[in-house]
Amino acid sequence: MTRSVGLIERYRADLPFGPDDPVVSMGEGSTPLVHAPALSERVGADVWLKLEGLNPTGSFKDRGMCCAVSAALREGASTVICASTGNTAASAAAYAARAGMRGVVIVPEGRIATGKLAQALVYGARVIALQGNFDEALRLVRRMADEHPIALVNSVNAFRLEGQKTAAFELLEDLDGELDALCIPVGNAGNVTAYWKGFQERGASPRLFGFQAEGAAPLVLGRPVERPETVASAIRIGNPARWEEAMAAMTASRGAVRAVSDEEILDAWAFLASREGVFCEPASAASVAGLLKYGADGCARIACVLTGNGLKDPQTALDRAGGVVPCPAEFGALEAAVLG
Ligand code: AN7
Repeated sequence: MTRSVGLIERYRADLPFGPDDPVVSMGEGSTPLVHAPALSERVGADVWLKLEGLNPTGSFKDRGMCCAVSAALREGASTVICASTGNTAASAAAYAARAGMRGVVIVPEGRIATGKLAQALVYGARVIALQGNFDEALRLVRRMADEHPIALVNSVNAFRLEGQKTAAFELLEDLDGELDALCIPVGNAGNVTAYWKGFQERGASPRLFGFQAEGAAPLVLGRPVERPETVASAIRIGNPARWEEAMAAMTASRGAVRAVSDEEILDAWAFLASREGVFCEPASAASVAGLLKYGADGCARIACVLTGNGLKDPQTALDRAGGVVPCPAEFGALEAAVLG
């Protein structure tokens, strides 16, 4: 039997943790990289999917949270706080629970996916529903962390990026360094920044293509969006905290930040589920939507980051997918239902 190794253990030499530091880990990282034959055929390139939805709480946030909460514990903090569109909240709540710390998460009221809300509550965090959007929530929690002895675990926390950069290490290892481009959804712009850091630390420079939802595309427009709107609730963010660094990374990599519509996101999301058998949450499908819309741009091998699990957002799935077939408990009816 192989014990699950968390990412601090796997990559300690590349992370700001010593051998005696406390580690709050649940075997995050080391996620599957699976080939996408249907997608590869459609775009005429060798396309791979990095399944970050298979992390312990179902999103890539666990990579960063493992490091941010471990560091907070080392510093003696007893409470962690974050603003979140949902996944950061679920992850912070879980790692706080495991560390024996208090978790407080601020989410935009009525605007996060059901699964994420359920997670944050069950892990025992105090869940505060703010009558405002994510950007307002982030501004307010930054002040909370300034004025109180509470550790802020949003991706403005440098340890978050340290943890998240390890996904770039894994990609390079799994593909023997052969990677021409990365397609990734962009919200608060921490993850694309973290990947670039990871690639640079390994001397690699794949092109970074970041994708935002049309109604929440501040980086594409070049100005903050006051009322961001998209079906992809995870990336409903109008004023990304890592704006400059993310733009610098995409530019340095000869990549780009581009927009995809909600319809394009949902088409890609449905294609992934029905053709590749991979169910991600809508925000994650922005990476594939962007690849389908803008093409491979001469890149031979491309990885798309699927940032979160489809089970996070069952409501969107049920609203968009086909309905069930009702059937009386009798063989003739079942035959008709199955074969019809
Ligand atoms: C599934 O949880 O911002 O560009 O508060 O949940 O690093 O922000 C989530 C972001 C992509 C964007 N995909 O990453 C939060 C939050 C999923 C996400 C992103 C998020 P960043």
